Amino acid sequence: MSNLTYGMIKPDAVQKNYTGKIIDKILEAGFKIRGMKLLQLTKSQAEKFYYVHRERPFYGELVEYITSGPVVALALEKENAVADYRALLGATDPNEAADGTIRKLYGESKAINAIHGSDSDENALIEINFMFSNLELI
Ligand code: 3AN
Repeated sequence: MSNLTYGMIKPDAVQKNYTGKIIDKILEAGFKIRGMKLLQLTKSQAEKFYYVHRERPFYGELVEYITSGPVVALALEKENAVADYRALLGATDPNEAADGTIRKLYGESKAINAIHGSDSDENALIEINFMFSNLELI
């Protein structure tokens, strides 16, 4: 099992100045930041990042939204990182997310849900390698 996961503060949360509060929650939950940067994805980068969702009806909307403003990319380390981080995020739909989770606190809707988290160890490594070069990781 890998101890790494990929997190990404999405454009809505960055734009509303929730970045600091969200990073604080991640650190309080025991994650170590191994990489962090602010960037704006191009359409073709976003299409590659969300390639696994290409058949889903909301793929176009997803790509448009994630390229609508800057995101904060995070490479995170903790024991059981993927599962613990997804628990911290809460359900995809903020209305269904548990109290105290990041999506419950800062998400708006299923699409505009403040933050991304890898869904498996395999995808965590793919996503970290997609977003960061070796020199950007500690
Ligand atoms: P999660 O991010 O919780 O793993 P997934 O893998 O089901 O959720 O969906 C990937 C991303 O697609 C979500 N983070 C969300 O932003 C978006 N999404 C999921 N369901 C919908 C939907 N019904 N309409 C629009 N966007 C959606």
